[in-house]
Amino acid sequence: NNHKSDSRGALIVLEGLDRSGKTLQSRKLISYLEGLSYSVESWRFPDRNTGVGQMISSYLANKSELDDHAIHLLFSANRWEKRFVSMSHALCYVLLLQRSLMENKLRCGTTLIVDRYSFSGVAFSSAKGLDIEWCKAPEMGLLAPDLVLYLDIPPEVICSIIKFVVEVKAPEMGLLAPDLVLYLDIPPEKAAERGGYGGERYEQLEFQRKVVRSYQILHDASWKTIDACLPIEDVEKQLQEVVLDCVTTCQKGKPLSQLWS
Ligand code: FDM
Repeated sequence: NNHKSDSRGALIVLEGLDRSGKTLQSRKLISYLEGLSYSVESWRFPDRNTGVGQMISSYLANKSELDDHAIHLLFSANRWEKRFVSMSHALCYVLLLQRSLMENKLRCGTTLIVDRYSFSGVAFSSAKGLDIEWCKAPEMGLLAPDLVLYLDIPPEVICSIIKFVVEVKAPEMGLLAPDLVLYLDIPPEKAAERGGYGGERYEQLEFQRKVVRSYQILHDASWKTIDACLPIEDVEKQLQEVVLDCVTTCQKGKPLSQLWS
């Protein structure tokens, strides 16, 4: 039935200062959902494995210098990169260009736990003094192709693709809005006391205080704030509860939406 075909995975984002525990809690959420037999994948931004990701990584490690606007756009490009996947198989190529990799995963029923997303992009760059609306702009916009046909497959397969494409509702325009943003709240002073702090460019107390103020501006009713100073197990429990609720709502067919549209 109709209802069932709209069933999908949830797009869940973890945000917070450096050392707020996002990465650890992402891992725990993945094993929790896997334990309940959900299909789930761990994503993170920046994704340092791509060409753009390597430029970002070198910038963060203070090995290269870039204009604040330029690095902001690279972080954004690193999210847009996820729209395209080169696949040797022509069928996958056509299908994945029609929908972004992210949308494809969600519609196939996989829940994505994403460690940082566009909110980090805006919070960190605007903490440097860049205009907040300018920071948001590259995260929306770009029109997806309605159809790209790579004609290297048998005609029968093309026919089934065209049928499939016609069934797809609205083409995706900007980046997808998360179904849930989990904000791991920690005072910058407390985060600084945690181990391993200070290695990368942004890991400085005064700057992290500004990032907190930027996050406060971005925060809306759809965000869930969790006290990241609680013991790890308590944070874990609270996250499990809201995440399970969100995953269930998405399974029932909550529609996907665009970020800041
Ligand atoms: N960061 C992260 C940004 O400045 N913009 C972005 O768009 C993203 C995703 O990069 F200090 C910052 C936040 C953090 C640094 O993050 C690297 P990880 O989570 O330590 O890899």
